[in-house]
Amino acid sequence: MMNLKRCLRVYLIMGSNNTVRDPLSVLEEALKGGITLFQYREKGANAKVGQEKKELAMKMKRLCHKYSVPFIVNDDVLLALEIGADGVHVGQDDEIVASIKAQCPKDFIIGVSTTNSQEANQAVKDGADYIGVGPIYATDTKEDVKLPIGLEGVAEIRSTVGDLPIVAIGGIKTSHVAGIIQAGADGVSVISAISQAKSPKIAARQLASLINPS
Ligand code: TZP
Ligand code: MG
Repeated sequence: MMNLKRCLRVYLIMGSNNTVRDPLSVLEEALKGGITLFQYREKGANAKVGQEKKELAMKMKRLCHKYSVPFIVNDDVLLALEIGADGVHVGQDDEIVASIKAQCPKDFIIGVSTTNSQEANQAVKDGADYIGVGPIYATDTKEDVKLPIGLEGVAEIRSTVGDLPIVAIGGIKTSHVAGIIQAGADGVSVISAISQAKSPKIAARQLASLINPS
């Protein structure tokens, strides 16, 4: 089994509408810069569906695997299973962990979004492999976003979930990384900080350099 905490260090999330460029070239640059995990999140305006979504997902999976980086699908458990993704990430209103576990292979990674200790504890009980914690800061990237929980929120959740792998999310820029790791997260997940960067490769490399190997 891979070291999940290490994989969570520089976690890129992206769908086709998070960039005006070709998402596959943005992804490849980010992979070259050192992202450690990728989540395909196809949502919002002009989101791809059906075969188009599946084709992009398969291309992204191949690219990630070329760089030995796990590929995770947001929400769409059936797509994740169909194309042999490494895992799935679900929110509080999506398919429940027990139902995912009933369908997926043993080593399938299951991540759950949480905003407070109660949701985090439930995710632990349900058997999530890791939790996303946030939003840490305000962000324009997600429409129905909840109130920011700040570094205090990360620290509080860390104190209740023991050693469970945690990745922080929401409005994260390079300048925030040290504080977020200090507060107890194992890594940072970003959309715009990499997908909207002039150089996704340099952006990924900067984030990676701020999280020291341990
Ligand atoms: N969930 C909580 S905040 C967020 C998601 C998917 C958006 C993160 O995007 P950005 O651009 O890194 O703030
Ligand atoms: Mg969701």
